[in-house]
Amino acid sequence: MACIDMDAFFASVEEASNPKLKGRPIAVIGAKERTVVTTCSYAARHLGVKTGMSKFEAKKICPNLILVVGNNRKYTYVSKEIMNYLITITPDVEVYSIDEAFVNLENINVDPESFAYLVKSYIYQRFGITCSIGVGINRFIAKLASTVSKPDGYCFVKKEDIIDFIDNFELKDLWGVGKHLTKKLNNMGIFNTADIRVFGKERLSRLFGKSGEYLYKIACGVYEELANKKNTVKSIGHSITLVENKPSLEICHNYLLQISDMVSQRARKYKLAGKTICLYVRYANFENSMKRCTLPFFTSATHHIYDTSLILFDKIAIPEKNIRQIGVSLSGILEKTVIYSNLFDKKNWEKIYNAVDKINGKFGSSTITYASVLNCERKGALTISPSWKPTGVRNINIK
Ligand code: TTP
Ligand code: MG
Repeated sequence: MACIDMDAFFASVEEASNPKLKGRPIAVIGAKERTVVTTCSYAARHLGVKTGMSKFEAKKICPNLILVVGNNRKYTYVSKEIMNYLITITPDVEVYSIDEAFVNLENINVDPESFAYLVKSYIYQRFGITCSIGVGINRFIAKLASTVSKPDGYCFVKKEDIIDFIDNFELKDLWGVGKHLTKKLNNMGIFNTADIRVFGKERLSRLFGKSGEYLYKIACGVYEELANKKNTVKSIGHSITLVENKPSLEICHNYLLQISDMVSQRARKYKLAGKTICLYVRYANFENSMKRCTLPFFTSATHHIYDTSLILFDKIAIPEKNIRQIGVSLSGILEKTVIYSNLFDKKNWEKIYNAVDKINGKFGSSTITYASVLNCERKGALTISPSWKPTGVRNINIK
């Protein structure tokens, strides 16, 4: 299995399209006043700039930093072209995110090194950008290997070296091991993959159930693909960073409606319905709160998602604090189904949603929207998620 990940993707595309930027410290940012660094060139990284910093913070650290407003069209075009190229080598390609793909090398008659050379040459010659390629026995090893010698890296992990290779990483670098779990493990005296193996499969399973078993397996380099994992959608979500300073409760509710509508429009577009609604609020001081609620019915309707997220919002949000970001996601997904109304609705919403979706589909996503959404200074998805894919639905989990 090979994992291909573009280096500083958005920044590299910008550098390639403007020779004046070549080799300079650049950061790609959004179009609005309050915006963060989406990614930055390796020259900028060496000077301390990081993804997620505000543009002011980044400029303070690196006064020579060149800020470039991102252009999603360019990135999605380059991404699609690269993914289409990979498919010409083998159809067994999984597009994992906007700049990342897994390619199964098992059934093609090419050794990993030649494959890496071929792909790197194509991408560089066609787009003037570099990528890093990791190759290993499974997706987990390949993904880790793609990160070790960035930029323009290549790393092939042989079967006999897997344990030594894995032991170089921190727990937080492993797939599926978040901050929370890392903390729990640290409290138990487990700091690395070697500690996990010593702790043992039985004890980990007893304490963490299936996740414990998973942990033990990845610490041994074993990663099992889930059947049908490729095409199943776990959740769909959107979040918006508010531009208003200390937004009023009313403005927050208007944003909530806008985001709920974006989520449900996408659910309807891709014929999905969901049961669990999760609301996420982030404050200017970077504190977060999150709450979810599972409904007794499946839905793809804006009014159900909005009503539920409103209840969640009123439960957890502290409007006196400066709310900076609100996110809503829909999970517990049922595929190939659109549900507009339920037994408790006084009217059948199907015709209304169909008409609105048709018009928005033809003339742009918020040609018809709710009047109160017009009060929001920021509209729609202005940034592109790293989990964007050339086809199908984005699979975003709000963290
Ligand atoms: P990454 O592959 O995570 O980052 P990268 O390609 O910029 O850098 P690296 O060399 O470390 O792989 O993400 C791919 C692109 O997705 C990135 O260029 C910008 C975008 N992106 C966002 O829009 N928001 C984010 O939070 C992140 C992490 C990335
Ligand atoms: Mg990348």
